Amino acid sequence: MNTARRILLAALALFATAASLSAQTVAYWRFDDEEDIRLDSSGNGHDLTLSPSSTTSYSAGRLAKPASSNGWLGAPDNAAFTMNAFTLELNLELSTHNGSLTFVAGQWAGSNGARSYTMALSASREFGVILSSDGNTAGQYYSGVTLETGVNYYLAVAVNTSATESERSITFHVKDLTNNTALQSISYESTISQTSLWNSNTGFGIGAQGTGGAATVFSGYLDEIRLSAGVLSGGQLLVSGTIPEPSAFAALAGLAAAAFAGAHRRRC
Ligand SMILES: [Ca+2]
Repeated sequence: MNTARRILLAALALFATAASLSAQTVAYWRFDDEEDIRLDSSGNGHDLTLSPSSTTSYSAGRLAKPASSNGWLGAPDNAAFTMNAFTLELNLELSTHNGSLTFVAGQWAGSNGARSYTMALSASREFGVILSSDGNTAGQYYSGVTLETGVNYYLAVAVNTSATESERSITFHVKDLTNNTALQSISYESTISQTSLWNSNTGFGIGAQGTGGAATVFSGYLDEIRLSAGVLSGGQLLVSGTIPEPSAFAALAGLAAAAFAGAHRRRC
């Protein structure tokens, strides 16, 4: 086997590894079906239900979510939503922000025993996550990134809880899709308190906490909401496509592409 072929196969093997990691996907809501915005594309059957008198709607392949406590979606509680480590990704465009803590998506409701995890925006539009080990007390963790209205972002949060403090981690990933900036990955550096995540019996809510709640609803557009079990690395994120990072692989892929082009030229 020539060197070019070996490099190409090595690259393909890495692609195959990346593809197999999709088995970690719990749910993937894409909002691409104009006839039914509730569908889960993961194959795991976590189709969403509409809140009573829901005002959410399809908008060019995204979910349009009004500033209304009636406008949210939820997937019924499922054992698959209970995880001590998870990655939650989505695209988000904020239309308005009422200066309150805003729930974006997660397994969370305000009552005791119903709190587990949720992506959130602070009262000052800072991207963060809220976690609870006991269903009651919660820790709020923020990325330092403040979101602007009218900008489409890719956002992800990867969380690992553990009885061992040194094993706990939160990593935020942010990319401004409107201006096509580079992906920022931010590790939360202060103490993380949660030893595990609570087995809440509330649904997975999108656009609000799982029971609605007027002060805390999201207003804008959401898309490509993927919940994964475990901590995805940067290269496994939706925003990275199927090409694993870090740059060592990019160099390898470049070599393979160059070798392939070279082989092609030799055949000509
Ligand atoms: Ca979509």
